[in-house]
Amino acid sequence: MAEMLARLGFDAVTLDMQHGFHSTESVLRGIAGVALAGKPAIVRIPVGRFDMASRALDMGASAVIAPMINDVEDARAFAAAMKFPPLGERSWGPHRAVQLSRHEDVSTFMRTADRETLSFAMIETRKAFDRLNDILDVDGIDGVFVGPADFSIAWSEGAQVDPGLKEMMPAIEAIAAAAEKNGKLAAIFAADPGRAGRYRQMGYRLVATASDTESLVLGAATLLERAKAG
Ligand code: 3PY
Ligand code: MG
Repeated sequence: MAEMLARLGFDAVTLDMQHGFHSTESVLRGIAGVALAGKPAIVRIPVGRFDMASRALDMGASAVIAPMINDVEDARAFAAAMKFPPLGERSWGPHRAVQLSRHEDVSTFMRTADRETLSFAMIETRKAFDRLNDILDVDGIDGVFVGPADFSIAWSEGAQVDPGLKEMMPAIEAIAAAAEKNGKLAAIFAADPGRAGRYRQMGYRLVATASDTESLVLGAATLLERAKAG
C-alpha cells in the first residue's frame, strides 16, 4: 500500500504507528517500498516512544512525527532521539538508512543526517499551544505538525471532535505564522482534503491527507457506484 501510494503524485507517504497499525517490521518494509518509488517516508511514532524515532531513522525514514508534544521537556527528549551528538543523543546504527541514502561513506552520512531528516513535534493540545514558541525554540525540532482532531477536543474542552472547528482556525493560522517566524516548518493533517488549499494559504508547507483505509473505502465506493451504473 505504501509503495502504491508513493507512486501517485504525493510528495511523501506517512507510516502511522500511533493510530495506524504499523509495527517495526511493517515500517521497515513500508520505508523500503516508499524509497523504491523514489519518495521520502515519514513515520509517526506512538506517544512518548522516542526510542522508536531513532529506530525509524535507522530504518531510513526521512522524517518523524511525534504526537502530543506538550512542553519543552517532551520536545527536548524527541530532538535528542532524532539528532546525533553534539546536538542530540542519537546512537549510531543506521545500517538500513545508509543503504537507502545517496551517501556511501558513513561519516558523510553521519554529518549530513541531522539536516537531511526532519523532526516534527505535534501540537494538538492547549498546553502545547500555550508553549508553542518554547517548543519551536528547541534546537533539533525542525517543525511542528498540527493534529486538528485532538486540537478540536482540547479547544472545545471535550465537547466535540471536529477537525474543521471554526473557533480554532485563528489558532491554527497562528501556529503556521509562529513556525515561519522561528524559521521552522509548519505541517498539518487535513482530515478533509478540501481544507488543504486553505492550510497552504495559511503557510503550511506539508499537508497530510487521508489514510490508507479512507483511500480504500473511497476508491471501492467509486468502483461500486460505477459497476452499478454500468
Ligand atoms: C489529529 O488530528 O489529532 C491527528 O493526530 C491527525 O493525525
Ligand atoms: Mg492526534
